Amino acid sequence: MTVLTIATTPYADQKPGTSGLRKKVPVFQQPNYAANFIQSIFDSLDGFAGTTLVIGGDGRFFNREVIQIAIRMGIANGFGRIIVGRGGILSTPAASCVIRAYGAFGGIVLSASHNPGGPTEDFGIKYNISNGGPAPEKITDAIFAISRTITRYLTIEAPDVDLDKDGETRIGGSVVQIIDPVADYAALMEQLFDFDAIRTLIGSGFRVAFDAMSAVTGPYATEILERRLGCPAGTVRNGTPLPDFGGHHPDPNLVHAKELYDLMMGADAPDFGAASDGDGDRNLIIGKGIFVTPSDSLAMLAANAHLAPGYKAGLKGIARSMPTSGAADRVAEALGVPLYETPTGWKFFGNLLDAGMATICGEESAGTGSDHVREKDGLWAVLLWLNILAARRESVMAIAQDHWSRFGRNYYARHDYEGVDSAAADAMMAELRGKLGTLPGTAFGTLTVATSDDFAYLDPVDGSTSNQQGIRILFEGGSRIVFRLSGTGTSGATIRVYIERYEPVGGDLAQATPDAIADLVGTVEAIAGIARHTGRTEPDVIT
Ligand code: VG1
Ligand code: CO
Repeated sequence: MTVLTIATTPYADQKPGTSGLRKKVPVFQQPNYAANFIQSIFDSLDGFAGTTLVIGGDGRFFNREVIQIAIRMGIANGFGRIIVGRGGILSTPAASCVIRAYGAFGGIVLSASHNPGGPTEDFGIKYNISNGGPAPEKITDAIFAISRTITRYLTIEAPDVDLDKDGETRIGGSVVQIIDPVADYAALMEQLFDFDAIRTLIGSGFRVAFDAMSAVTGPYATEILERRLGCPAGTVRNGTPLPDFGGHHPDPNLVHAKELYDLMMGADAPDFGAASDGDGDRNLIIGKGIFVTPSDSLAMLAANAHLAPGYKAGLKGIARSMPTSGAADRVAEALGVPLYETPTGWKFFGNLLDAGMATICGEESAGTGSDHVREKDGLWAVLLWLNILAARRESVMAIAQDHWSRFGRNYYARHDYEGVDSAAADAMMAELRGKLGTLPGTAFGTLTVATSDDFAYLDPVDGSTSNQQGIRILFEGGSRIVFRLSGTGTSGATIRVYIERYEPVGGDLAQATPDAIADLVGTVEAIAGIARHTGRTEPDVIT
C-alpha cells in the first residue's frame, strides 16, 4: 500500500460551529474540501497510530462519498482499524456508543443533524473523541487553525469499500470493519431500561406513534420499538432513512413534526408520540393531548429516572445548557444534587459526565441524554419516558400535571428568526452587549430588568473558559429572555430568542404558553430592536 501525499490549498471557512462543520453540499463538493477538513482533524490529534477510528453518518446526500474519502484517509494517516456502520449509517448516539464499546481513539460523524439534506442542502462533519463525545473547543480551535494553512493531505489508492456487507477487509496494514449499526446501541438500551415492563405496557394496549422523519432513527426505532418491545408494525412512521429526508426538515419540533402533533391532539390519539431528528440525537415528546417542552421533559425525566434500572441508584447531578429553562434546577434542588449550567452544545457536558459530576443532561432544543454515551440521545429519551410510563401507569398528561403541582411550571418558548442578514444580526447583538451595563433597573411595561450579562462558562473540570455564550436579561420575579446567534445554520444568521416565566406552586399552572409569556414577548423589540436591525417583525419558527 502506497500512501499518497496530495497537494492542496486551504479554505478559509472551515470553522466548526456548535456541532461540527456544517455547509451546503456544493461547498463540500469543492475540490478537496472534505479531505482538507478531515486531514485537519487528524493533524490536530496525536498518538493514534494503530488505533481504531469509527466512521458513520446519518445517511444524508453525500454521506457515502465522504465515508469512502474518510476511510482511505484514515488508513493513510495510520489508524489500525476503521469501524464503519453498515450502509455508512450510524446515528450520532450510536456512533458515541460504538466509540466507547470498541475503545476507539475517536470517530468521524457525518451529519448536519436537523438541517435539511439533498444536493443543494446541508452536510456536516464532526469529530468525536475517545469518550464518545464531541471534541472540546481546544480541539475544534486547533482543527480550524490547521485548516487555514493546510498544504497536503494523505490518502491511499484503493477501490471503494463495500459498505453494505458486514465483515472485515484488510487494506495495507489496516482493517476496515463493517458492523451492524444498531446492535451495540440496542444492547445498551436493554441494559438501561426495563424492557419487560415496557413490553407489558405495550401488550396492555398502550399505543405509541414514533416519527423517524425519514432520517437515521428509522432502523433503530424499528428494531427496538417494534421487534424488541412488541409495538405493532407501523408504529414507526417514515422509518426508512432517505438521502433528502423526503424533502422535509428532519427537525422534531411543532412546525416540522406537525403531522405527529395533529395526530396526538386528535380524537383517537395514541397514548404516546415521539419523533427524532436527522442524526437521531434529538427527541420530541407528545402525550395524548399534551406537548411536553424539551425543558420540561428534561426535568420530568430527571425526577423519575430512578424508576428505570439504569438509574435506580439516583443521579449524581443534572446539567443543562444556559438557555434551557430552570425546570430541571428545581428537581436538582429537591433531589439534593448539583445543577450545572453550560453553554449551548453537547460538547460542554462531556467533562461533567466523565468526572461523574452529572448523570442526566439536556438542552431546550430537544436534546436529552445521560452518562450512558457522550451525545444527546433521542431514542434513549423515548425509552426512558416509556419506562417511566410503564412503572407509573399514568398518562403523560397526569405525570406532567403532577410534576408542575410539585415544582411549579416554567412557561417557555423559543423564537427563531432564520436566514437573517449576518451583519444585521451581529450589529443587533453588539448593540445589546453595549447596553448590558445600563439595562438593570429599566422598566418595560410591568417588567423591570434585575440583571443582565453575557453568559460566560468556567468549566469546573478543566478550568477552560468560554465567553459570549448568550445575552441574558433577567427580570425581577425570575422571568428571563436570552438572545444568541445560532452556530449550526448554513445560510445567513439565525437569531434565537429564549423566553421563560416561572409560575410557582399554587399559581395558574394551566395557562396556554403564549398567554403566559405574552408580557415578555412584548418587550423583545424594545430590548433588542430585531425589526429595527433586520426588518423582521415576526419569528419564523416558534418552538
Ligand atoms: C442548536 C441547538 C443546540 C444543539 C445544536 C446541535 O445549536 O440550539 O442546543 O446542541 O443545535 O444539535 P445552535 O447553535 O444552532 O443554537 V444537533 O441535533 O443539530 O447536532
Ligand atoms: Co441532531
